[in-house]
Amino acid sequence: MDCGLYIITDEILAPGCSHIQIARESLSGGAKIIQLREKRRNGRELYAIAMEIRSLCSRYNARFIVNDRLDIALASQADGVHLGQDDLPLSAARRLAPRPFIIGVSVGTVEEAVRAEREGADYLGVGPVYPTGTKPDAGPPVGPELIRIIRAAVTIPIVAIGGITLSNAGDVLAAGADGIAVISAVICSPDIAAASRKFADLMVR
Ligand code: 3NM
Repeated sequence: MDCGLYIITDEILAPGCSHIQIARESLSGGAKIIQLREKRRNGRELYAIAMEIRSLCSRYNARFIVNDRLDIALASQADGVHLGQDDLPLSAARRLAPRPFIIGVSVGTVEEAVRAEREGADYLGVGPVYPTGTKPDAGPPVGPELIRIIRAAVTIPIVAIGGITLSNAGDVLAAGADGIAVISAVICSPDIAAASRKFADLMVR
């Protein structure tokens, strides 16, 4: 999977800004992957949002990933799903969604990373790299050092996540991350497109 700037939508952090607006602005700022992350809405609402983001991502030649909800990902013809350690097991998801459907898995240790690769994950979300208020149950920060350790242990792409800002993104990339996933540093900005552009520029250097 090609990485690049990976933006995760979160309407709670951006009051008055919908998932669709967040996706549209991030894509216009150069995001390569959009993940729809929504835990409050029902399936029908989520499906409608997913369909809109699907078509936006196609227009920008970007990937569309749905957090957790494999049903919504398949129904909306997303490129993939992102699974946490407490979500549907990877092997079960893969039976329902053969390749080239992308399955990403969140990991917080090298053991979880090696297991996810062995079980067929297409990429790893590694974090939280730095402290983050966005996901209070994300666990203690692992630092760029864990990116370095996991980089040496697996071959699939690593997307670093958690507390990533313009000032620490360089360290994360230097540690071996292939991509950077960002929520608050982009979504809480008054100009989502401009904030995305700054991260995207950093990643092509
Ligand atoms: N997952 P921000 S950290 C959704 O460590 C998520 O798995 C994490 O948001 C993990 O960029 C996180 O605002 C929140 O810190 C990332």
